[in-house]
Amino acid sequence: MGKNLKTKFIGKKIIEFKTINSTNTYLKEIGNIENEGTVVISEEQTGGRGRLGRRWVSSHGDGIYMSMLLKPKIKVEKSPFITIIAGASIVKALNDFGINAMIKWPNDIVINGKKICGILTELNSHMEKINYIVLGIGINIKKLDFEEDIKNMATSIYKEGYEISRKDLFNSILYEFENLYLDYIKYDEKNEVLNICRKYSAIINKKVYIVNNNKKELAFCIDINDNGNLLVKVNDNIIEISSTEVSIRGEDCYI
Ligand code: BTX
Repeated sequence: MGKNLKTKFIGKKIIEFKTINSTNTYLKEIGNIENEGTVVISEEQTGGRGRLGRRWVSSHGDGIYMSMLLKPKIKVEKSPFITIIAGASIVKALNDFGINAMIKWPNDIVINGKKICGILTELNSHMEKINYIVLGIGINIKKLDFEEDIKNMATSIYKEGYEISRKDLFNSILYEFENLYLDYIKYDEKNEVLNICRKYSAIINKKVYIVNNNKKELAFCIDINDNGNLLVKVNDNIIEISSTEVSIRGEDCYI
């Protein structure tokens, strides 16, 4: 991995494992001493993590399991948008390879309504200062059989009939991400990210369930606003939802 990479700093140092518990956990341990842009990647994860303590199935050789280290000089409250940038860069890279992938706001990538990719962003900050962010990305590439508990919601690029080289996809995601990330942290420029999110949205103009703790509410998705938040209509009221708050579910399926 990393050969032919066209980035300026992301992936200039790549730490590769055959197996590891979690690339995010490992990178968090060395986050203070490594430079921005360091990437950790593994052939498998024995304890791959999703959000809110959930697990991420990461079987050997079947996917991309990677984490990158970011040290943006921005305010803490601006950091959730980095997850949105990651989603935009992944969906753009996939579509540029002819793979019809969409974003299920805020952090899942789906093909034919099933999840092929998840993003886990973890922040280490002190007072109002960001020490570092670990951005973890898991993509199902070749996996054909999924465990009983996730097989209704999970799929892979190969299972949906596409083929791609892991290295090409990895290089392309890092390249797309770096461009969009630099525009954001240097110039506060979000337009391209938002355009990608709108263009490839799996939920805009659809009814979905907004799940927050144990509350589940049916809502109509109107748009993603300039902050990257979701605008929905619930019982004639327009509500703005922040990406850190909720999960989205389809009316009668995953999405
Ligand atoms: P999430 O909390 O949105 O999704 C986790 C949920 O997705 C699980 O509860 C399960 O229902 C389902 N799921 C588990 N494994 C898979 C899979 N392989 N494909 C599709 N659905 C699945 C998403 O969290 C964030 C995932 C980030 C994973 C990366 S991999 C590299 C890095 N290291 C690490 O430990 N996590 C990140």
